[in-house]
Order: sequence, then C-alpha cells, then structure tokens
Amino acid sequence: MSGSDGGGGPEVATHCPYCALQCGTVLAGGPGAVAVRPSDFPVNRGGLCRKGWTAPALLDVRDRLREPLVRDADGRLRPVDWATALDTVAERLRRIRAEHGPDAVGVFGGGGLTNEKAYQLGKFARVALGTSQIDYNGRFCMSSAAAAGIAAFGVDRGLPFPVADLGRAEVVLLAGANPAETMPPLMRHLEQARLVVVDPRRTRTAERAAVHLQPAPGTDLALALGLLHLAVVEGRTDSGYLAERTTGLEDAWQLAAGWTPERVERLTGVPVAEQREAVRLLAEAERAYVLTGRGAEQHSKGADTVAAFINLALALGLPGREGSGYGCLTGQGNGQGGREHGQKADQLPGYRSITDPAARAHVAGVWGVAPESLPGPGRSAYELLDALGGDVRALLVFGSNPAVSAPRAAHVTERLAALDLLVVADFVPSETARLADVVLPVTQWAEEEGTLTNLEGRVLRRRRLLGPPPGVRSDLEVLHGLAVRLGQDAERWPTEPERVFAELRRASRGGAADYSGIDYRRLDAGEALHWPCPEPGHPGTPRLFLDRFAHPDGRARFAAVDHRDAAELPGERYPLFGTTGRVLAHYQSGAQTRRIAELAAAVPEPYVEVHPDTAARAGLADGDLAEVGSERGTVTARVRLSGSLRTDTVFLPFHFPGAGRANLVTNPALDPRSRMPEFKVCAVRLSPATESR
Ligand SMILES: Nc1nc2c(c(=O)[nH]1)N[C@H]1C(S)=C(S)[C@@H](COP(=O)(O)OP(=O)(O)OC[C@H]3O[C@@H](n4cnc5c(=O)[nH]c(N)nc54)[C@H](O)[C@@H]3O)O[C@H]1N2
Ligand SMILES: Nc1nc2c(c(=O)[nH]1)N[C@H]1C(S)=C(S)[C@@H](COP(=O)(O)OP(=O)(O)OC[C@H]3O[C@@H](n4cnc5c(=O)[nH]c(N)nc54)[C@H](O)[C@@H]3O)O[C@H]1N2
Ligand code: SF4
Ligand SMILES: [Mo]
Repeated sequence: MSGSDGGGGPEVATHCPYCALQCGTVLAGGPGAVAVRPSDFPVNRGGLCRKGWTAPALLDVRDRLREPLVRDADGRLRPVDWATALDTVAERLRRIRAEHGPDAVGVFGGGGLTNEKAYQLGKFARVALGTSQIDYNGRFCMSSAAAAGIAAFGVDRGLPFPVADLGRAEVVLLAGANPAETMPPLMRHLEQARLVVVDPRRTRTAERAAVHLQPAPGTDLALALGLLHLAVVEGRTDSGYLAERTTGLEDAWQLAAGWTPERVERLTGVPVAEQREAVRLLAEAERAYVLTGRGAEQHSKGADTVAAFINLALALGLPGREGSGYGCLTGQGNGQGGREHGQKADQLPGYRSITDPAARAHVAGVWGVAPESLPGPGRSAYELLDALGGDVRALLVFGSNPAVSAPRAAHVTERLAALDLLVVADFVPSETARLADVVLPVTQWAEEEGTLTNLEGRVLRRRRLLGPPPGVRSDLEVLHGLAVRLGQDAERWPTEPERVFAELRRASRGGAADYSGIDYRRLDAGEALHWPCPEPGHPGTPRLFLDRFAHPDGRARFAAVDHRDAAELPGERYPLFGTTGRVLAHYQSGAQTRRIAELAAAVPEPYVEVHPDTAARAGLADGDLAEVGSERGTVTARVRLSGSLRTDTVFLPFHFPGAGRANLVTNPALDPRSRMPEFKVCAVRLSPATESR
C-alpha cells in the first residue's frame, strides 16, 4: 500500500501511534516535514482526533533520544556508543543473575508495543533471561475485562465484533467509558444510537446520552446487579436465549435478588426511575450493546463488576447475536495484541496459559528449548514494581512510564530508585527514563514496520515512512543485541519484523488468539483479518460467538457475583471520593503528548475537577491551586469547577508528572482475580495549596 501520490513524494498507509481505535492514516513527506491525513478506514471513516492530527510532531520532539545514555560515577546520564551501552547492560545482568538468580531480573512491557515486539519481549524474558518476572502496563488497563470475558465467554477479545456494527445499534450502554474524549472517531458509529452512560461525571460522552446514570465511584457492581434485578422482575429477559445459550442464571440471581432498585439507589445515588429507564431502553431495543471502559474496570472488584455487566447483557440476550453484544473498549494502540503474545506474567503466545503443560510444550518447541526450562508465572505489574529493590534487582522497561502511571507513584518511584540496574528503552526521556542507569533510544511508529491488533481484534500493518534517525535502533535490534550478549544464538533473535511475525504465527497456532493464517502479504493486500485466523485461506473471524461461545459446552456462563465496597471509602479524614482518568488532548502518562506544543497548550497543567459547593466548602475558587491528599500522598492541581459533577467526588487526569501526578493519591489495592489496581476510587481531602494559602 505504500507508493507515490504522483507529485509530493512517497506516501504510506499506516495507523495512528496512540490508542486502540488505530485510526487509519496516510503519511507523506520526509524527515522534519511529515504530513498526516486520515484514511477512510472502517473504524475512523475519515476522522482523526487531535492527537492523531498532531502525531507527526512526535517524530521530531526537541528532546528526542538519539544516543544511548549510561549513568556515570557522578550520577549523570552520559552519551555512549551502542556497543558500550549493550555491553554494560549485559555485563550487569549477568552479574545480578549470578549473584541472585534469574528471577532477580524483571521486565516491564507495554500495550503500545507492536505484536512482534510484545512477542519477542516475552520470549526474551523466558528464554534469554530465564526469568518469570515479566508483566506489562496492560495489567493496569484490560485485565479485569479479560478475566471476566474469559470466565463468561471462554475467550477474551475486547470487541467480539467490528466497530462498524455499532453503527446499527439502537441503544448502547457505556459503563465507565468516555469515548468522546478517549476515542472521538468512535462516536461517529454511535450517532444514531440512544446512549445510556454510567459515569460519576457529566462527560462529553454523557452529554450525548439519553440517560446518564451518575453513580458514586466504586459502586457500579451494585448498579449492574440492580439493573439485572430489574430486568428479571420486570420480565424483560430473553428466556429462549437463556435456555439455549447460557448457564448459571440461577446462581447469579441468588445474589442479584437482594439488590432491589431502592437499595441500589441508596448505595449508588442513581434514582430508581433512571435505573428503570436504562433497563427499558436496553430491553426494548432490537439491537443493543453493553460496553465497559476503565471506569467500571479499574477497581479492586473490577473483574466482578465487568461480570455483572456481562450478566445483564446475557439476561437480555445480547452477546453472540448479530447486531447486539457485549464488549470492552480496549485502550492502548496494541492493547489487544499486547495481551496475546506472552508479555503478561501468566501467559505464553497465542493467549495461552503458562501453567498449561500442552501450551508449554508447544511454545518451547517453537523456541527450540526444553519445556522444563520455561519459568512459571511471575508477579503482576504492581506487585512486580513493589518488589523492586527486594528480590528483584534489575528491571528492563519497554513501552511504559510507571513513575507516572503506576498507582501509589511515590512508592513506585522509590522502588525504581532502589534497583541495582534500571534500563529503559524509549524515544523520549520519560520520567522513568530519567531514573534509569541505561537509556536506549528506539524507533517509533513512522520509522518502523510491524503489526498491531486493534480493539476489534483486527490485525493491522504499521508501515515505515522514514528511516530511523542516526543513533536510534529498533526494540527488536535492542533485544537481539542483548540476547546475543547473554549467550543466545543470533539466528533465533531476528530483527526483521516480518520474520518475527512468522515465528509468532507458529507460536500462536492452536491457541485462542490464533494468527497462523495471517501474513504481511494478506494484510498488505488490504484483507480485514480478525483473529482467530487458523489457516492461510481462512477469512478471519470478525464476529465471535454467533454460533457458540468458546466454552466446551458452547454456552456463556453467568457469574455469581455480589457487591463489595471499594478498598477505601471516604471518612472523616478523607471525606471525598477521588477518581482519575483522561482528557482528549493528552495520552497516558503524557510522556508523548506533553511534548507536542498544540496539545500541551490545550491542557498545560494538572487540574482537579470539583463541584462548586465542594470547592466553596474547602475555601477554593475556580483557578486556585489545590492540594488533593490521600493516605498515600498529595497532588497539587488547579481547581476547575464543574457544576455537573457529584458533590462527593473529585476527578484528576493522570497525564502529568511530578507533584501533579494523580497517582500520588491512588490506592494500589488489587483485584484478587485480575490484579488490577484501584485507579478509579480512593478517599481524598481537598484543601488550598500551601503556597496559595
Ligand atoms: N485522550 C486519550 N485517549 C485515550 C487514552 C488517553 O490517555 N488519552 N488512553 C487510551 C487507553 S490506554 C485507555 S485504557 C482508554 C480509556 O478510555 P476510558 O475508559 O474512556 O477512559 P477513562 O477516562 O480512564 O475512564 C472513563 C470514565 O470513567 C469514569 N469513572 C471514574 N470512576 C468511575 C466509576 O467508579 N464508575 C464509572 N462507571 N465510571 C467511572 C471517569 O469519569 C471517566 O469519564 O483510552 C484510550 N484513549
Ligand atoms: N491514575 C490512573 N493511572 C492510570 C490509569 C488511570 O486511568 N488512572 N490508566 C492506566 C492505563 S489504562 C494504562 S494503559 C497505563 C498507561 O501508562 P504508561 O504505561 O505509562 O503509558 P504511556 O504513557 O503510553 O507510556 C509509554 C512509554 O513508552 C514509550 N513508547 C511508546 N511506544 C514505544 C515502543 O514501541 N517502544 C518503546 N521502547 N517505548 C515506547 C512512550 O514514549 C512512553 O514513554 O496507565 C495506567 N495508569
Ligand atoms: S482516536 Fe485514537 S487512534 Fe484515532 S486519532 Fe485519536 S488517538 Fe489516534
Ligand atoms: Mo489503558
């Protein structure tokens, strides 16, 4: 698909570097002068958000990393050549392994890495390092929905249907998702639908809603149980579907029976009439969807909360029916593929379990090692970060900025500083890279080839417009260079993405996420290939579950779940709910978007959204500098008044560094099933900042 536009130089068809919608784009131009325009790709249909439009500026940010850096005896990061940098890393890794064993080396990956990088990183950890200690930032993102999806349906694919299917929906329930800011072009597919939005804030998405349910943070599980309760007692369930396609409603009902609408209103603050209206809209629609986002998922009960929304969808007969369904809106550029190829602590490629003997034998065969040599499951992301400086002495970070994005960030920063060796591969000096002993400068999207898998399970090609800047290498080259120095056979660590993909296909064969029928040639010919795609002639699977769910009996499973409180509730010292999330102009830890002038100007500094009454009680006015404190720390942020917010809740975007890090206050309480931290609720207090008092 790359070629010439006839006059203005080369053009390539590729995708935006940021979120999981993976809007189609066309890049043109050359170094220092890259232009982007949207393509008519099905997910974005000619649209882009502000981040996509400004993405070319990422290629030339002022402080782009262009040479490896090693911290010297004076504690300063100094430029070195690649051989010195890689020798340094390999030598120190060998020493740490000799002294403390292979599990003393940890690896932290990212959902923004291409499929090829994610696959190679998991293999690198298990084979070249022999460590079990690998996990990635997707644990902070999709793990609760994945746990619930696997339990209910037998397989986890964010959307088991193409995004474009949403365009025919009559009603869509969005639980804790704000796509008007987090995936703006997705809203084009929701124009004709009536929306039921569940969010403590009146977001831009909620402004479009027919019904906006505004629960207190951390109460969605009770709300979802209440909606199921209403669906059952009002006779709105689909009995034919329930009998044929599901099991377990009785057990789920045992627990939902106690959640009368009145009790739900008392706990969540959502009026009975609004609960009824939401259920009525969903049940009366011919085509309806239930979608969850991070607002429902990032809780110490996130997996059960998603399960409760899936229960509701099942009761109404939505999943596995053409034109209806349940899905989770996956977040990062390769949030879907990133969770399939083995950078997760408990996982091997093909979305296989690392404890399954057959999976171990298959993958070990592809890797040319003995199955017994593969380590077992490691720690989850937060648990790994929490262990740094203890039994984990070294950490390699590829594609994440946990000093800003991990919960209880001050503690995580301390743990990072306690390491014997921190290595960060990045293209910008992120807050985490600045703490590193060795920084490795890598290529980015428009400088590399590869594949990503978008939120609908469709495998896409990332294509190169530019060569890498001098001094910069790809992540695959970095892994190759380190593997060889650790005594691996160079042949087994290819650096060409297409060769890595060929191996990934074999490793995935027979797994849930089977890519074995997909290759670059088919993708470059424009085929729309959604996994599973088990044979070269297979058309891919845009819609899962139409005939059967992926459990052996073909049925979806209701989950028997009950409400429980957030790990921390407001009380005397910390009287408010603190919640966190995103704004349109910034991406994640902000490492990328804070460096782009237009985006930085749009939202230049940390802020806290507060109801005017709550602000007044704290002695704060719009624009004042406030402190938001919790049991774990204090964030300093500018007050933004919002009359539509709940009076018991404040909201912090998490895109800012330093004293503005929302994660200084968040609670690392983990979901017992998914190990997801509770980013979306903790107890806080609000006061004027010391300097403005
Ligand atoms: N602009 C932008 N877009 C992005 C990203 C980004 O950083 N910036 N990141 C990408 C990634 S990785 C992800 S995961 C997605 C996330 O996409 P979303 O899930 O849409 O994003 P969030 O803002 O984290 O959370 C959504 C909403 O949850 C609400 N919320 C907070 N607490 C609760 C609660 O207890 N219950 C409910 N029901 N809602 C609650 C918040 O008010 C917020 O509006 O976005 C992707 N797209
Ligand atoms: N309070 C709060 N905290 C949150 C959340 C929340 O809602 N609230 N959301 C959580 C969620 S859903 C997520 S996904 C995480 C994300 O948080 P992070 O994991 O910190 O995500 P990014 O800021 O995207 O960091 C990616 C880093 O890797 C670099 N990078 C990008 N692509 C590549 C690549 O191909 N190779 C290499 N080597 N580097 C690359 C970027 O420059 C950047 O520095 O944050 C989580 N933290
Ligand atoms: S919605 Fe996501 S993929 Fe599309 S342009 Fe914006 S950031 Fe990029
Ligand atoms: Mo995410």
